[in-house]
Amino acid sequence: MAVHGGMTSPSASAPNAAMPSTTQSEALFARARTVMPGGVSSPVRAFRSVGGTPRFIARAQGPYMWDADGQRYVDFVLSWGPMILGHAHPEVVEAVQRQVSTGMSFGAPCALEADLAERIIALVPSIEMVRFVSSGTEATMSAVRLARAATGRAKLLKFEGCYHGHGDAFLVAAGSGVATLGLPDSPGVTPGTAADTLTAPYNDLGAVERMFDAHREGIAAVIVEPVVGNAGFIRPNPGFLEGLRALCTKHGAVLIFDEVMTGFRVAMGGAQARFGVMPDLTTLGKVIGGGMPVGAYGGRADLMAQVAPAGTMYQAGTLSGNPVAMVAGLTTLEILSREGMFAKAERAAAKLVTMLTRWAEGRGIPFQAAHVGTMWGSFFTATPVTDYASAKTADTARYGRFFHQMLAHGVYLAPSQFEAGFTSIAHDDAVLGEVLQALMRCEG
Ligand code: KE4
Repeated sequence: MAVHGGMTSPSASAPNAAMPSTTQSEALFARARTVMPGGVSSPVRAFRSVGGTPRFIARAQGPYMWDADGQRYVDFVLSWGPMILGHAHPEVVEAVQRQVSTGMSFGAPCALEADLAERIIALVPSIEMVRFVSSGTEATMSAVRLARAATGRAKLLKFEGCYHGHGDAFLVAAGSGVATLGLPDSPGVTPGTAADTLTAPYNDLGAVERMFDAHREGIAAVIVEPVVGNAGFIRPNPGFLEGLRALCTKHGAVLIFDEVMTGFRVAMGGAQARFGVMPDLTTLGKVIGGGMPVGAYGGRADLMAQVAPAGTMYQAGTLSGNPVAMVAGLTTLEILSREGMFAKAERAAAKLVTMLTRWAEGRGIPFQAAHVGTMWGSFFTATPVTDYASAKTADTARYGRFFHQMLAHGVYLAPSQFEAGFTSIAHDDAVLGEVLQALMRCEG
């Protein structure tokens, strides 16, 4: 069924599978829509591209979430990445509870900020200094402002289908919810702002080179998802990231790896550690907050030294470095750094991709799935997916049907073909066995 801009009736979009009750979620959704635009706090949660009623989640533990109707799901969204330890990890909960009882927010420096900064600097190879903010969007907005301040240039180059948060400069050919909703980019972004954002196809170094040649006044920064998670899951071609590094060095542009999603997901040191390519600035979020609102940008000390009050590039935030969020991130990274932890979550992603691939092969369904570390994705297309244009050859209607079949059998996937999936240390073989059972009941 075509999903229009308006609401779709839950039953109309639901597949033939016996649908568990969604009575409470439907009632909550109807209520939420009267007080919040679309009934959600972030568009992709509204199930617009897959149809049906978004599940209102009541609680979560380990690999599972339970909705308001009591249905249990194996969760592969994991809050869009942060919950790499699984939900409500007892050590994280205990650390947060302890910190909350000694103060939730000071608006003043505290040791925990330096603790987390030192941990990030130790783990992410190119980061020499870091600034905390409260979301990935704040991190990417700040990193681009810093690049423009440092170079005195205006232009930003991003890639079609990549998403870097909802900052005006990024809502040009953006991915994630913008792609999911099929928006022609966002009203409210001024022509002047959009004019300073250049775009190129992902994995197309020739297009990037032509952009540099065409903009002699200079490009301030190239920002890239080193592994794309917002146009669906797209890996960099061999040499692509290295080529971006060389072009930015040649033209004096700042290379920004937006690792809000890939950080501590594709490897403990992020994509830059996995692929051995060092950006000038890195943006982080999600995992470093352990489920609490944290973003960060960091990189070369000579660039970060330009950030106020050390320098004159202004950026600020009431809850930046919030002690409760810091301790959630610190505890998460400490546990994830323990021997074998990251490998556990990575093995789960590898096994899931194999299960999905075999399922599709067994049914002759045009399909592909892949993972890098603990981040994974799939497309209902046989066309090799290397950029946004090829990602859009995917059969999104078939994805929607598959999504609902899996949901009906207790598996919660991303409610959009243009998103990535995630695993956690809690997705052990017994949980994957449950997923396989669900998969065997899906006709696809
Ligand atoms: P936030 O402002 O949502 O914390 O981070 C923005 C952001 C920046 N960079 C990358 C690579 C990102 O993936 C994101 C946010 N990711 C989306 C999921 N595709 C968040 C989910 C949502 O928008 O509801």
